[in-house]
Amino acid sequence: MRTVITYGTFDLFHVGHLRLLHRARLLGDRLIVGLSTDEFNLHHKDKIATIPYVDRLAVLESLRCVDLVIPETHWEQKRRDIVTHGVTTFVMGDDWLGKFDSLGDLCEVRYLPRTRNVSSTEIRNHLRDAQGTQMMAVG
Ligand code: C2G
Repeated sequence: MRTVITYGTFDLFHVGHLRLLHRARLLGDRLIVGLSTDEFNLHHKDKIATIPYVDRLAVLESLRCVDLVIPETHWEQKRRDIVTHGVTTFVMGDDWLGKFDSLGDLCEVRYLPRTRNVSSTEIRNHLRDAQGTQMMAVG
């Protein structure tokens, strides 16, 4: 049983997230996702997810390519997760290139090309701009 793991916030779920998860799942027989909690985002990633953890969790758990979702509550849990779940491959998008090479003594570490032209930040900014335009139109 080849187990793959990846981590993220997966806020405002989009095709870049989906493609990452699909490609990660193809690297093994099951995929585990470490989903950043709202507290972890706020206190350790300096970001506030638009979509609360419980709803981001529901989206990920509905995907056929995701077999298990665990909470990501701190940066250092990855080594323990890899051992606990018998992970064979750790996967992240290549915006993290090199950042998790230290896990290479426990499992294979792979960085996959990010999907271009889409991000949670771009979606958030587009929604904000659209709301501003609407407010001006209403007067
Ligand atoms: N991603 C991607 N293409 C995009 C956007 C994101 O491939 N256009 C990938 C990222 O590289 C990451 C995953 O989707 O591997 C989740 O992205 P985020 O939710 O932004 O995760 P991040 O905030 O980078 O948190 O401990 C690791 C962190 O929790 C990762």
